[in-house]
Amino acid sequence: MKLYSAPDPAPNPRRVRIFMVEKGIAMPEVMVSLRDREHKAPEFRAKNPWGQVPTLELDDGRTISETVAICRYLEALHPTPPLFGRDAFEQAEVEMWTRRVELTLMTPVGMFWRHAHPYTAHLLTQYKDFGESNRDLYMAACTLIDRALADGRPFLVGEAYTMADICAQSTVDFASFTGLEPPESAAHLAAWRARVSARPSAQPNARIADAA
Ligand SMILES: N[C@@H](CCC(=O)N[C@@H](CS)C(=O)NCC(=O)O)C(=O)O
Repeated sequence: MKLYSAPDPAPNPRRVRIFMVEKGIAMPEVMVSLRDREHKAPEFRAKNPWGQVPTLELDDGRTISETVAICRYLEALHPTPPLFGRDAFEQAEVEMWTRRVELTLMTPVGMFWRHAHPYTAHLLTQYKDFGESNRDLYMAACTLIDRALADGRPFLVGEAYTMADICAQSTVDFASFTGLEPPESAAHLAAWRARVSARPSAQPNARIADAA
């Protein structure tokens, strides 16, 4: 297998990278240049018509895209350590938190990045007011997560570090890159962020080719 990917700060390839390092899965990582628009070339669109990374290519040539789908496939092949929950309730909680994070935390960051950031201005017609309006949505989602963590749980679903944490940590780190910071009052979120950021899988030099 090989992973078509992109280096930091691209948050979605990073989610798969963190997941694989946590699992100790190693495979070649083929870096696709987003700046050179390699992800929109016909050869890459043949692997993922949406023209996005990450995309996992199996040894028989079949491909899987969408970060969570890739990670679920890898979880089925490598169940230990479990990152999608250890029992029925925890699995549902991982799903709930992953959806909350993708829909209410990642979406405003993505919209801010596309519509308010100078780096992406050449890629689309930006609606700056709309882009800026996502700051408040991001802050509101951070505050809700902060409140959930206020009960002392170390990770989003409780005692276990899971895919939900991976989704949230890659989002807050990418948000910082774009200029969005969580509210200063979100002390529980800050403590959680320090905790997940200390893991070897979160380090900038974490490589899936070295992970086995
Ligand atoms: N929903 C997709 C999103 C993938 C995505 O947006 N990837 C970014 C890199 S972080 C990308 O390829 N952007 C280029 C584009 O969308 O044209 C996933 O979860 O994998």
